[in-house]
Amino acid sequence: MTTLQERLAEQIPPLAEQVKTLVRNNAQKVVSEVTVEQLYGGMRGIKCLVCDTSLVEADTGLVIRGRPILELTECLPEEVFYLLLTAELPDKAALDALRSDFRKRATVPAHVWDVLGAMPRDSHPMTMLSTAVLVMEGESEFIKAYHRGIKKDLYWQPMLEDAMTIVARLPEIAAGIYRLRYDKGPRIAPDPNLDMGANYVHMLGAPDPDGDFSKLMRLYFVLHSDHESGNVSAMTTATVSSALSNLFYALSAGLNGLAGPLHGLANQECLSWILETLATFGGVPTHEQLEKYAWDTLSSGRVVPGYGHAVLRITDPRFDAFLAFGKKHCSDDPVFQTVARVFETVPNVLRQVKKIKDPWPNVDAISGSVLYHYGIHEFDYYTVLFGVSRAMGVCAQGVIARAMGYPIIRPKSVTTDWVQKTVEKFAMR
Ligand code: CMX
Repeated sequence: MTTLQERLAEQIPPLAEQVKTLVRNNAQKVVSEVTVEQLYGGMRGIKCLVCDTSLVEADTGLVIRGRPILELTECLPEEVFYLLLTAELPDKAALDALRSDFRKRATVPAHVWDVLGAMPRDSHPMTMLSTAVLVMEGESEFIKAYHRGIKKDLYWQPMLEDAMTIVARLPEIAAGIYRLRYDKGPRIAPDPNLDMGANYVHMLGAPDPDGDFSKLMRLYFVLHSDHESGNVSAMTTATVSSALSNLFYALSAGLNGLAGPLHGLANQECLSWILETLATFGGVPTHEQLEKYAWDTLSSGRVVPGYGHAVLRITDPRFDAFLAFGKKHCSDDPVFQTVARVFETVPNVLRQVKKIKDPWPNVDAISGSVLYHYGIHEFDYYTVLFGVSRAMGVCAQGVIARAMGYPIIRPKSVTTDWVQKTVEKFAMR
């Protein structure tokens, strides 16, 4: 039986050598250009990052280590974490070893609960999550190893320790935040026999007589686990980590980015928009009512949340996965029915707005509705679950970056004056 640590120790040296040779032999070859529009447009489309854990193409959506996300919907989140790191799904022995390792690390230190308990009662749950990760920073194995003078090519080992500790603890932290923030009673101890999704549902204290809520949470944690490295939370985590700040610092920063309404918080805004339509029309709106509502939203200067994407130009396959789950498990729920009807209506509206490049739904257009069905009605909490899942991807990316010896991230900025003069030089040619 080979553990995750042992498998990575086999894989990393030849991979690091491959990258070194690739760079050495091709150092000056051009792989991307930058236009003025991209410079001022959030760097959209510039190929300037390397991420091996996953790839998101406009016409395919998320592919994790060569496997389209829709092929992974039956996997456990723990298996996907192993896949993100090694490009392989674990066999039973390796999975058992990983789960047993997670169990050993899962105990959340008491000071985390003390700090969360001392925060203002109305703190946003994302503030609580980011704080919880940050206050565990003193336990970083990476920082201890760094101070002991560990060799650079071994940095990935204590990084992996930190990644595993974080991933092991986040479900309990997230469930604890829910119970504390919404007065649901004392925390519920983890059940070491359960997988990540089922254990989270158990610690939430939610009824799950037929196991469907656990199924949903496994799917949720798998679908949100990674989305390459150019999005705000992943790029922030990678940038902070590149300064050799440990993963607790880096992930906490990334979570702060995830808390933005154009990124992870969109799921909260999306459900709020859906509930607004249900309240306005006194039930599941008709297609005509939704069409008018979407136009009203646009003309009031708001975005239709959950629609559009910086990269995708198709319906997000993660949306499709939740739609299939919802059709099977909550097709009679008016909130889910409204989400499905919005999908039948809104892309036609957005297609008529010239500036919108992608009229199709992203994962946030639906993820809240299925959580709502299982009784999580506090939608400002939803991004916490996104964060628990996304931590797997960005932490895996952090481990790989250290394994490959990537340097501190430091692109060059220019002034508008420089851009002006540069384009004038082009005009004179
Ligand atoms: N509703 C209204 N306007 C939209 C829109 C939508 N759903 N999607 C894009 N637009 C607008 C943009 O605001 C932008 O307008 P301005 O030029 O006036 O600023 C214009 O269309 C062009 O945008 P784009 O190139 O199509 O999209 P961007 O790459 O700039 O932005 C995103 C992508 C996701 C921020 C945008 O589509 C959006 O705001 N969607 C709604 C919020 C959302 O669902 N976010 C979650 C994304 C998933 C994630 O990263 O977590």
